[in-house]
Amino acid sequence: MTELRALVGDITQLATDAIVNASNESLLGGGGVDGAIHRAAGPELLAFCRTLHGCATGAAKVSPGFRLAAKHVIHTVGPVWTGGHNGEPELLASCYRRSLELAADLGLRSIAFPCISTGVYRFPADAAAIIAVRTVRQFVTTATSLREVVFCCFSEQALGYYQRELAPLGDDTRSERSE
Ligand code: AR6
Repeated sequence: MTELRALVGDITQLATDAIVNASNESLLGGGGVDGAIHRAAGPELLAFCRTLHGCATGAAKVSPGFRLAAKHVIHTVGPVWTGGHNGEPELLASCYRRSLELAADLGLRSIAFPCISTGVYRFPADAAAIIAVRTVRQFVTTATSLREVVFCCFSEQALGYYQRELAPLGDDTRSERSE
């Protein structure tokens, strides 16, 4: 069984096997959660990311976590929201799926996601939460090393969207606040 849970917190502080970064196609840093992860991981992360030669929207690449508690960072690139008719939902689902595939290929047991694309890239946070939870649920129906998937929200409002989507399945899912 894989437990899915949502919390409010700073993803850079989580000690899951991997944390996911909502990056851009250059993989060379930016603001938001990307900036926070690079600051917390240290300059070695940017040096490593230069060797990855970017990443397409909807794809994912892995790096070490360097100074983070998390052992790995999975960098993915969410779609920029331009109204929803340019493949944004499918590309966002692909970010979650490709990240989970990488984590499972590495035999990881836990992973934490931020709310990809819902900041600077303007994807509506409620719709994004539904896609995130449904894509993860679909993935963990197949055999996987993953035992825990954390949705790390950055606001109570975002947490509410996840709680709504996580609630119906009952005992094997739960939502909570950190601290
Ligand atoms: N921990 C968890 N979530 C966070 C944190 C944090 N420390 N900081 C911000 N968030 P965004 P995007 C939330 O803008 O929309 C960057 O410049 C934030 O509240 O970081 O995918 C990249 O380089 C929001 O809910 O990512 C790209 O250019 C979520 O993380 C671009 O932004 C995502 O917001 C990507 O835009």
